[in-house]
Amino acid sequence: MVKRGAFIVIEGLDRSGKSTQTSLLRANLEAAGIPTELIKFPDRTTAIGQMIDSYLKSQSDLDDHVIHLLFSANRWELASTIEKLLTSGTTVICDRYAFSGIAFSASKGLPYEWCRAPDVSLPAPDLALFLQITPEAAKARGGYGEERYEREEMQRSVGEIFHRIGAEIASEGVRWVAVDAGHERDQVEEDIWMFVKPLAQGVEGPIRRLWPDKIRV
Ligand code: DGP
Repeated sequence: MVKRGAFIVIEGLDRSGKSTQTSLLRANLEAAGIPTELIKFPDRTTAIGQMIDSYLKSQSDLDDHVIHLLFSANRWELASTIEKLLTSGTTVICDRYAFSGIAFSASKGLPYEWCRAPDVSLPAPDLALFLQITPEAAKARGGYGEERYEREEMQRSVGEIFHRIGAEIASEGVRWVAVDAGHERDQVEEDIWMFVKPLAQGVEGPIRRLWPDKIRV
């Protein structure tokens, strides 16, 4: 059977080291000769991404439902690209994905199920790695930045919802692994590699969908 590329998602709180670790992971995969593409969500380069960017920088205000749907639309914009890459044998790493969508919007008080709905049936990752760090430790790493959600109490609530998501999707067969991101950078890199390496040579079987049982036809 021809193998397709693996779909790896890295999630975590702000300042958990996601961007550093996704870059390191890409370098490790490329060093192992694996064709790899790194996609970062939100993708601020598209028209929708620019609206999100302006919202995050507090240059514009949007209703919570509207910004939630824009974040989801931003993922759907790239869904077919992700599928094509995987099918062509490229491993795809996503820095954030639908799980951030639920965690951040539900933290603002929107109902969990409502937040999940627009992302139902996006391509499902073969592995989701959650970089676990306490909001205190994240803050101690030089403080949060200027953007809208970078406050300690928001990050605490986001972390709690990520745990709920992890339990839910693990029960639906998506592999969700928490990695201790409070360790030194090299250790976190090594831990991530240990989980990704077995998938690096490709994955058998079709690309799965997120929350398939939530669709009624
Ligand atoms: P980043 O570029 O990874 O720092 O993400 C920017 C901010 O946007 C960060 O605070 C997390 C938040 N975020 C990322 N994805 C989503 C999403 O789908 N929905 C919401 N509401 N927030 C998100």
